[in-house]
Amino acid sequence: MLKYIDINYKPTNKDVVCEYYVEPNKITLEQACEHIAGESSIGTWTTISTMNEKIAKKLKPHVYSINHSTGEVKIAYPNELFEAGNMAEILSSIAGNIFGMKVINNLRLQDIIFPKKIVDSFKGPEFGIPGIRKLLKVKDRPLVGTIVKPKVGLNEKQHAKVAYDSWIGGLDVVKDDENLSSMSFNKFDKRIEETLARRDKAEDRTGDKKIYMPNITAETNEMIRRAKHVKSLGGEYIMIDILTTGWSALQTIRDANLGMVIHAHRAMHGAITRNPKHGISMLTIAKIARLIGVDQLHIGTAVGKMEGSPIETEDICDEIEDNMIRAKPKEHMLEQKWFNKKPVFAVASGGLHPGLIPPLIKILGKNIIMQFGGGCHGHPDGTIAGARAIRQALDAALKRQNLQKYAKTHPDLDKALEKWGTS
Ligand code: CAP
Ligand code: MG
Repeated sequence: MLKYIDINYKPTNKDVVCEYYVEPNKITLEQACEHIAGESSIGTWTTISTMNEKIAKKLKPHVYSINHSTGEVKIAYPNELFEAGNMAEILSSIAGNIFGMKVINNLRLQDIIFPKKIVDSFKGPEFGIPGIRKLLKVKDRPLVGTIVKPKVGLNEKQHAKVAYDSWIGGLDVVKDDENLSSMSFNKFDKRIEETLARRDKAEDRTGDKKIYMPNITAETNEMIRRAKHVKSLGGEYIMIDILTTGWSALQTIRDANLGMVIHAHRAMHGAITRNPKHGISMLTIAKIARLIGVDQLHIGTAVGKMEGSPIETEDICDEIEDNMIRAKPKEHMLEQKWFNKKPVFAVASGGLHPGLIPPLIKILGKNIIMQFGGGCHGHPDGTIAGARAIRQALDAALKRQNLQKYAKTHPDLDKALEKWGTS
């Protein structure tokens, strides 16, 4: 049997390096590493007559780090094992069969370091943070937005009205919810027409740039059609549920070069990222999404309703990008310099309300988009007041003023804090 463990191996900047958390099942950690390295590359469960030295020399990965106290294992794969530009194949290799092997109790892909050859084979974000700030004409403050609620149920006109109220109340962006596509009571094409018409009216009334992020999630060809429909009506954004549609679908949309900002929702991520011992880290998901080319990505809130502990969120902020570029403290992985890939706007969403804006900015900095669904439309005085309360809380946070004190002269914020507090 081929041997993959080589503790003296030093990964090169041409390797794909994977960090796993490994929990063996009745075998040693070393034996588990041999199985993982083999099954994710050129091996199988038994010796085979068709293997030869030449293949092994060219394509054999090296297990070069095994930490018995943390269960962390690092494997360096020759990049010839992978098809550049083909994320599906890359993941079928390093995140495929190995998750189902009987010899493993738990396995988590914690991080991937991609070499330049692979990074260059994907387009990356078309706009990124600079392009979005230029489009919205917002220089350096966090962007604030909402999700039309109820998630689904409103008709096209009602949907557009909630969006309008959110914009005139002061929010920059309004998105569809992740499970709103084209329903019998809310048809996609009509929703776009109604909502973009309202967006134009909100821009006229406020004098500010306003953004609508319609959810085009559907079969890939239909997504292209829906994106073109949005564009034909003056829309600049599309939203995609990137995990339920899949990496190849996302890549098709990105590679269509539509000239539209891609907002990536991560619905279903909890099925693979939530278990700290098994699955794939959100850090890895975020790297892949940036590589393929989303412009903004949900990364959790660390303070809201969704799972995503401060550590998990911090990991995404602090993770060292790769063995060639070192992260500056507190810099988002999504923002870090990564060859020629533009930085991606982190989106915090889920259980947020105005009272949580100061801690959010403290954890995630100012290059974030904060989205408030219930925390906007649940305001005692309705959507417009909810939007105003969010802006008031943002203004107070940016002026480093105490929210409760600021609320004494800002009644919308005062009512929001009365209902939801500051935690
Ligand atoms: C938030 C939200 C977002 C989730 C996504 C929802 O609504 O619209 O989709 O937060 O989670 O449907 O729950 P609320 P994440 O503001 O009313 O909670 O951003 O962590 O992927
Ligand atoms: Mg949602």
